[in-house]
Amino acid sequence: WGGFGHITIAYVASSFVNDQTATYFQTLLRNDSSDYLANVATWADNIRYTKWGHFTGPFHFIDAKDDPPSSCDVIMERDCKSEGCVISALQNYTSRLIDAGRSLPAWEHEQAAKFIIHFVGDMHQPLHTEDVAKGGNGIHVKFDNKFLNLHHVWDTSILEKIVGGVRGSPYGAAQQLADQLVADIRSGKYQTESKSWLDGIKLDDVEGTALIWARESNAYVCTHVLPQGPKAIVGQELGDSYYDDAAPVVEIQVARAGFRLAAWLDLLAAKIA
Ligand code: DCM
Ligand code: DCM
Ligand code: DCM
Ligand code: ZN
Ligand code: ZN
Repeated sequence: WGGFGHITIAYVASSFVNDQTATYFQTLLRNDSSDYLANVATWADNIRYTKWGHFTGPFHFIDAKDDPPSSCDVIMERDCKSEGCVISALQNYTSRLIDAGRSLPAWEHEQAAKFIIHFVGDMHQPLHTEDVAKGGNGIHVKFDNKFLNLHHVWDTSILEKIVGGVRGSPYGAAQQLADQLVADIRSGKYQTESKSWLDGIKLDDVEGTALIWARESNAYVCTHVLPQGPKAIVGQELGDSYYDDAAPVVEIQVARAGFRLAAWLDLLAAKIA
C-alpha cells in the first residue's frame, strides 16, 4: 500500500486494540498521542531505500509463482525466497518483539513493532502476494487517463479514488476513512463477516496465520486484479467496471488488515506485558 493505505490501516487498528495494548505500544513507540500507530505505519517504506535498510526490501511481499487467472495460491516453500518474504518477516519481527530471552535492547523491540505494523498491512494488498511482473510493477495501464503501473493502481490509486482524492497530508483523510471502516465493522456492512476475520489467528503459529491472510489476499489476483490475465489489460484504460469491482476489494482488505493488526498487537501485548 501507499502511505494513505498504511496510515488508514493503523488508525483502524488503533480503534480496536484494548487499553493495555495501547499503553504498551505508546510506551514502546514513545508516543502517547492517538497517532502512535499511524505515525510509524510508513517507516518501513522510508528505510527500505536506504543503504542500511536495503535488506528489508523483500520483506514487503511474497512472490507467489502461481498462474492467474486460472490458478492462485501461496506456497511457503515455493514462494518465500531465501532472503525472506512478508511471511517470514512477520515471523522474525514477531519473535524479536516477544524476545523470549529478553536479551535485545529496547530499540530492537521498537523496530520490530514498526515492521509488524507495516507488514500486516502489506500482506493484505493482493499484488504484494503475486510474482507476475514483479507484483504488477511491470504491467503498464491507464487509470482515469493517467499512465500508471498496475501495482501503483492497487497500492494507491483505487483507495484514494474511493475517498475522492487525497491532497496534502494524508492523516486527516485516513482518520476519516478509518472511522467509516470501524463503523462498518462494528455495526455496518462488515458486522457479520468480520466475526470470522480472526479465524485461525495464533501467535505461536505466525507462518500459519500469515498464510491464511496471504492466501485470501492472493485469491483476489485471480478474481479481481487479473480476471482476464495480464495480457488483457496491458496498455489499456482499466475503466469504470474494473474500478467498480476493485474498490470493494481494496476497501475490505484495508478493513481486514486494520482489524487483524489490532488483534495481533493485543496478542503480543498480552504475551509480553
Ligand atoms: N516510499 C517512501 N520513500 C521512498 C519510496 C517510496 O516513503 N523512497 C513510499 C511511498 C509509496 C510507498 O513507499 O507510497 C510504496 O511502498 P510499497 O510499494 O512498499 O507499498
Ligand atoms: N536484524 C533483523 N532480523 C534478525 C536479526 C537482525 O532484522 N533476525 C536486524 C536488526 C538490526 C540489524 O539486522 O537492524 C543488525 O542486527 P544484528 O547485528 O543484531 O544481527
Ligand atoms: N513489490 C512487490 N513485489 C515485487 C517487487 C516489488 O509487491 N516482486 C512492491 C514493493 C513496493 C512496490 O512493489 O510496494 C515497488 O517496489 P520497488 O520499489 O522494489 O520497485
Ligand atoms: Zn506496494
Ligand atoms: Zn511496504
